[in-house]
Amino acid sequence: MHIVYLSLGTNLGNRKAIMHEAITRIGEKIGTVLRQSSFHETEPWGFESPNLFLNACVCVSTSLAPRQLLEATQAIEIEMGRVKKSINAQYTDRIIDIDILLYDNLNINEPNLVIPHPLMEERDFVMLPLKEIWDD
Ligand code: PH2
Ligand code: MG
Ligand code: MG
Repeated sequence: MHIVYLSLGTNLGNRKAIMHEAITRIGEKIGTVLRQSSFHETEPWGFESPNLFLNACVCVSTSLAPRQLLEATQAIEIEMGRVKKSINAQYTDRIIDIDILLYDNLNINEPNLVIPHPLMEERDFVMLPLKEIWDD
């Protein structure tokens, strides 16, 4: 089994219900959710929008390999109604975003799959919830 940390964000719709729904689906598709942070209400970072985010992090035990994990997170995003963005898209409002932060102690640098998440340390909306659940 592998230990992974995921970041979740939503700034559209019933954000609290969407977060709970995403965590349930992570439990069904990815593995056992060992820990989850509280939900943090945050200002949009890197783009302008009147819609505040809810952000959270979860720690999951999974048998999925990194690329299978990426496919599973993307499948959940699509099932929950996220519209696929074009390649040059800037950040936009979204129903749900699930990003891989950490996968065991692995470093991966492949197209579409960079772990640890390269921007995580710059983002309070990631680091504050992560610190609630992080076993470093
Ligand atoms: N995600 C982004 C860009 N900006 N801002 C907040 N507050 N929360 C996010 O989850 C977020 C963001 C890119 O995925
Ligand atoms: Mg993101
Ligand atoms: Mg994402």
